[in-house]
Amino acid sequence: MRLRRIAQLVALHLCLSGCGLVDLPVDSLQCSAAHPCPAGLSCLEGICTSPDASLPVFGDDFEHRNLLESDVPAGPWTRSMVASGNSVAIVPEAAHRGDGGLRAIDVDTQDVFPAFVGHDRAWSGDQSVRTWLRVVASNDFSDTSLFKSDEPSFMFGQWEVDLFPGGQVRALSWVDSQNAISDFSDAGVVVPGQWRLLEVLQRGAQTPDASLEVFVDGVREVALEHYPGFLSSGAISAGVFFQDKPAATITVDLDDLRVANEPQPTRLALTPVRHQSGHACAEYRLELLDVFGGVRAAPYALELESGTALFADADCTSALGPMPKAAVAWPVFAKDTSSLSVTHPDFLPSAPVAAPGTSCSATGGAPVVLLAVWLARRRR
Ligand SMILES: [Ca+2]
Ligand SMILES: [Ca+2]
Repeated sequence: MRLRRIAQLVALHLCLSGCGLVDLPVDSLQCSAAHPCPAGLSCLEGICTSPDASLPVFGDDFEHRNLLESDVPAGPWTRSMVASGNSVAIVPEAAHRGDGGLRAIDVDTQDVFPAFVGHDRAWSGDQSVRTWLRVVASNDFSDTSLFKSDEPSFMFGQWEVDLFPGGQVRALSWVDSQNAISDFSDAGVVVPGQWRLLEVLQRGAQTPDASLEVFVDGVREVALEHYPGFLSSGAISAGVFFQDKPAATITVDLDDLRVANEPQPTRLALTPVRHQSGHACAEYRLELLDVFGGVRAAPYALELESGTALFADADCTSALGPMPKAAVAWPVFAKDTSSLSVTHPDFLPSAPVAAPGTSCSATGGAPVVLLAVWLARRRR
């Protein structure tokens, strides 16, 4: 709270001084033996990186051609279940990013466990499961489970996310082997034919005050709160896990599915930093934000895109390289523009920002207090 107060005072100072920019010292995010990172960050290849619990411990971008650990070469999933006539496979048509995605096809069969892949792992503590999701087609007559975390005995679940007629999403969590609680989103949250970025977030796991929230395109659509969440997880499954009316049909695509211990990055964010006089380009700071606005580390090296050419230096002479894996911020330079935004197919785009003006003169203590702004933002 003290840092947040400092951040507020600094922001007030900047407003009163007529400088609308947060002149954050991006240099602080670059590091060496002589210039160590701020507390909580570590220096990796010259960049301050975060030992961020949002970094995935399991994931699949479906760019390989095998699903299962038993395949050669091995895939990341430990098991699959595919009822006769159904299928679950990596296909180009299911890609949201890259050349492959996972397509689960459920047809009119009598099986209630139609087509899914599972990754068995003992899991305790908070859990974030995020994926791009597209319902290709459905005859919309059934309660269909798309994601499930199983309790380790596999006799019941820990939580699940289901799709209902009209595109309603249901979040359901078990309290014990006999009892579960659930709630629904509004209808139309998952519309056939459109990609959605879905994140399932369980917090307070193994405590008497747990919550299960489902975010769609960064918006919290359904939430279960303040329930006893003592169960842990033994597996994550995805695809078409369960269907209460087997005659129903559905085809689902998934891509960039990742699992982590904390909320994962959802959106790109640009902040104008400065435009130093005598240089061709203005500087911005690029970050990845989770659904709560917290800064999160890049889960892998990110090739950024924009309608405007992006550069790595203030004179706009070097093309911008990828944001390194685990970096928490990346300096971006562009020639003056009234509206700059940055995109990457795995994340929601940054909101457009206006180019910064000519550099404000910093006061003597500014670098310290401005670093506090950044730290306070990280800890929200
Ligand atoms: Ca892919
Ligand atoms: Ca079916």
